[in-house]
Amino acid sequence: MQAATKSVVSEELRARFARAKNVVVLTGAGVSAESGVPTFRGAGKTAVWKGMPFDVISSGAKLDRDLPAVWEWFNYRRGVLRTLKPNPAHEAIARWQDRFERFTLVTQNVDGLHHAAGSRNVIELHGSVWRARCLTCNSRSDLRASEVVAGVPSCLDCGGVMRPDVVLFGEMLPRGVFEQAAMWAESCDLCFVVGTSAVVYPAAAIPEIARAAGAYVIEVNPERTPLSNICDETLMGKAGEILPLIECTVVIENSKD
Ligand code: BV8
Ligand code: ZN
Repeated sequence: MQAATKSVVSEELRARFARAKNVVVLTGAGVSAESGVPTFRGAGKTAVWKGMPFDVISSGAKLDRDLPAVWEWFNYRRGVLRTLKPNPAHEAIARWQDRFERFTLVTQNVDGLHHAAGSRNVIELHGSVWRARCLTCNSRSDLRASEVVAGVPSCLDCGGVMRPDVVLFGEMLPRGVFEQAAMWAESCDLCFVVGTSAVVYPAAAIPEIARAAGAYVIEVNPERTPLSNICDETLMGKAGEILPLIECTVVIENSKD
């Protein structure tokens, strides 16, 4: 194990991980890939739903035109996600939250798997498939509990029409969410970018902010991305294999001290 570990995890990263005080992790769909959640992009393909590229069915414009169609897409995804579990990448990240003085997990994912793995105070830039939001009174409801599997849910408070509590393409992020993530990125000394194609903004700006503030930026992805050039290291591989490897490398290191 030690030999394999050394080839993936550099001395520099081991030392930095061992002494870091403020760590930020940004995740994308790739961190959930080993749980069986299909990614949107990567390996040269783009997710499609009933003939529509996902950034069409997952857009504010589509929701304005055809809310039932958007609900059909999200009801389908909740059905798939309900059977899936966190993988070793989610579990490693959940352990890391107690390793450092300050730890911030920022996710683009809407699948809820970080929470399921035990991560707390997750900054969900794009919301969650497990919540619905009322278009009239803005109240939220938790869809995990309800067996709503089809149609458009009605608000329990006012009877109004509800929408997925997810940020769709062309929609603004919830007020303050990006700013909170950016604030921690500006003061972190280590920033991990895990499983994202880094094409969606403003999320992809988080590692750029960390880098500009002097953080050591590590990308974990089987492929290079537009962010790779600004990262100090790109660990090419699966998050579910690499993240636990980083952790156990440092444990070996510390045990020698
Ligand atoms: C905004 C929720 C201000 C929905 C998502 C024109 C008009 C309007 C807006 C724009 C425009 N042009 C550009 C924009 C801005 C737009 C944007 O960035 N577009 C991109 C595509 C060019 N952004 C927005 O619209 C944002 N809002 O800007 O507001 C505004 C408002 C109006 C007008 C202008 C500006 C809102 C963006 C949020 C969209 N909602 N999700 C849903 O889920 O259905 S984003 C969606 O993409 C997902 O959340 C996903 O997380 C996110 C990013 O994708 P990734 O997470 O990176 O996943 P992806 O599949 O792409 O990549 C997976 C990676 O994992 C790959 O690299 C792969 O190699 C790797 N991988 C695979 N296996 C593994 C792995 N890595 C590790 N381990 C493995 N095992
Ligand atoms: Zn309501």
